[in-house]
Formats: sequence, C-alpha cells, structure tokens
Amino acid sequence: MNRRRWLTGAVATAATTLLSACGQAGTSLAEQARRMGEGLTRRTQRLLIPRDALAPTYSRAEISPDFRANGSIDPAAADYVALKAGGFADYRLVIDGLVERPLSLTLAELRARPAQSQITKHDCVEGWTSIAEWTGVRLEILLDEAGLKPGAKYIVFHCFDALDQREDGERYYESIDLIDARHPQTILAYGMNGETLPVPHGAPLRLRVERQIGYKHAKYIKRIEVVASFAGVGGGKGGYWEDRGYEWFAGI
Ligand SMILES: Nc1nc2c(c(=O)[nH]1)N[C@H]1C(S)=C(S)[C@@H](COP(=O)(O)O)O[C@H]1N2
Ligand SMILES: [Mo]
Repeated sequence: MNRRRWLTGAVATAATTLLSACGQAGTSLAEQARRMGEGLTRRTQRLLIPRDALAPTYSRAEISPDFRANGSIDPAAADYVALKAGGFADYRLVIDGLVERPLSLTLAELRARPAQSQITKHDCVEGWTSIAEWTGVRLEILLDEAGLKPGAKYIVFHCFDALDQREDGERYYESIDLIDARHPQTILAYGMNGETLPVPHGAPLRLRVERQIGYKHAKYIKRIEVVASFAGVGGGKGGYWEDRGYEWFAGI
C-alpha cells in the first residue's frame, strides 16, 4: 500500500471511532474522515508552536453574531437546576485535591479577583469555529491562592452535566496540565460578549483554554480537583470524550 492509501485508511478507521463527535449524530463517514484529515494537519502544526505561545485574538467587529452552543446546553441534573433557579447565588466553586488550602468561592468572590477579557476563536472538532469575547479570572491566580502541593500535575474540571441528561448519567469532565493551566489566556469565564455567561454556554462558570480544541473547554464547572494522575478519574483517560476515543492533548 502506498502512503496515501494507508493514510486514507487510517483516517477512515479513526473516523469510525469518532461517530457522533461532540454529541452530534448523523455526520457522514466522508465528512468525519475529512475532519480527521484536518486533525492530522493540526497535529503537525502544533509540534512547531511553543506551548506558551498566545492564541490569536480578534476585534469586537469580528465577534460571531450567532456563536453556536454545543454538547450540553441546559443541564438537567437536580443540583444544577436548583442553583440555576436561585440565579446561582448559592453556587460555590470548589478547588481541592493536591492543594495546601482548599477553596470554596462564590461568584461574587470570583468577580472580586482581577478580571481578564479576551476575544478568541473557538474551534470545535466537528469543524466549526466561532469568535466571542470571554471575561473571567485567570486559573493561575486561583491555583496560587490554593497553593499546589508537590506532585500536583493535572487540573481536573468536574461538571454538572451528563450528556444523556440522566440523574445517574456520567457527568462531563476534562483535564489539562500545568502548562495550559498557567497559560496567560487560560481563564474561568463568567462573562461572554459583555454579558453574564448564558446557560447554553456553560453558566455560571466555564473554562477557556485557548490553545486547545473545543471539547477541552469545560462548561458548567462544579469542582476543580488537582491531581497527580487522572488515571483514577472517570474512565481514566482524562475527559468525557477522551474516555470515548478523543485525544487528551488537543492543542491548536
Ligand atoms: N460540561 C460540558 N462542557 C463542554 C461540553 C459539554 O457537553 N459539557 N461540550 C464541549 C464541546 S464539544 C464544545 S465544542 C464546547 C462548546 O461550547 P459552546 O456551547 O459555548 O459553543 O464546549 C465543550 N465543553
Ligand atoms: Mo466540540
């Protein structure tokens, strides 16, 4: 087999494992293969870009008028529904695990910390992109407040939503390493396009990790856990979609 045929075959095989990417069914195998091809280009590209480089930013005029909401858009879990009913007044972001000082912060407390805004492009593995302005607090600020213990290696984001909307369904989660966690554009966003973060986009708090692809950007964050290894979390692959075949490192 020549290299091109081998590549096409490999891409098609990989694509079949990715049917219903990001929870959207019905995409043709050819389309899935095309996207996997894009993924190969991206992987080559990212080998050449330093991890701490900034993601491109855009002007207000470039903000997408209709930023798509994807994956969970209105979690049905009872704890989330109760918090939402109260306007998230009782919401607490918990940061625990391998930290010296576990934190439990209200939204007001998060807003009282230095705020950062950035206009960036979101890039979903399904092949669409949208631009928005995100406002929040740098993750690094909170990690430094909590104080990482020796051995801390990954940051795990536990979310409120289960994609099947069942109370006992597996809840979304994601994880990143300390390079992405400390990246200057990595924020916990509570604002989008100058407004309070809307429910479809992850209210009350979501991750923006701008050098990574869409599924890494955990929405509906309930708890942040600092770990030495994510082998014992969920299915052990570091994220809801990673447990279903996606790559853990999805740098762009
Ligand atoms: N908690 C949670 N986070 C999530 C998802 C999800 O279903 N649940 N979907 C992911 C995917 S695949 C994408 S592309 C983005 C979509 O973010 P958006 O709804 O703001 O477009 O959120 C990511 N984070
Ligand atoms: Mo996505």
